[in-house]
Amino acid sequence: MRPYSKFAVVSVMIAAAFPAFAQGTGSSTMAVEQPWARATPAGAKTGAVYMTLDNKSGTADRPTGVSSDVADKLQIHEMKVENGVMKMREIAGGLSIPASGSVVLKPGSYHVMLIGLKKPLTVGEKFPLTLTFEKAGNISVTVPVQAMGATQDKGGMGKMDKMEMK
Ligand SMILES: [Cu+2]
Repeated sequence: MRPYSKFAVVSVMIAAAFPAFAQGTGSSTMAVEQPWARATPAGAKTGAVYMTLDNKSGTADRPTGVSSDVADKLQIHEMKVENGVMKMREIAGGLSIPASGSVVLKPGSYHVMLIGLKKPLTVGEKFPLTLTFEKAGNISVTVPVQAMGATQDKGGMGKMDKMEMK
């Protein structure tokens, strides 16, 4: 075997292995990083998914839709305190991800709301979810389910089922 053919094989293997090192899933302009969902109690009809949306392009982008088999409907929500009551609602005009910037969806803040959950989300399971961006197109990720208490914010989303939705 001539030495250069060996090198050619090695380069192909490195190229094939490279995507495995990426932090998240995405297109060339948008990355969906560290998606996770919180486990839900039996009978819960709603759940929430969190992630970081990292826009690597020079143009602002926004998700125009989210879909998954685990729920009837998915919306991106924001939370706001109004008259002392924490409320959440779909973001008017969508969640804008600034050019070369990122937005973190996390407990107590922005989240993907799972509405009409088909079955409880249990710790350790994973489910597919697809985000559609205005410019970056469709990006599918696998969402692992973490413990119910998993949060950096003890206040917010734990009582989500009892919160007012508009
Ligand atoms: Cu919500």
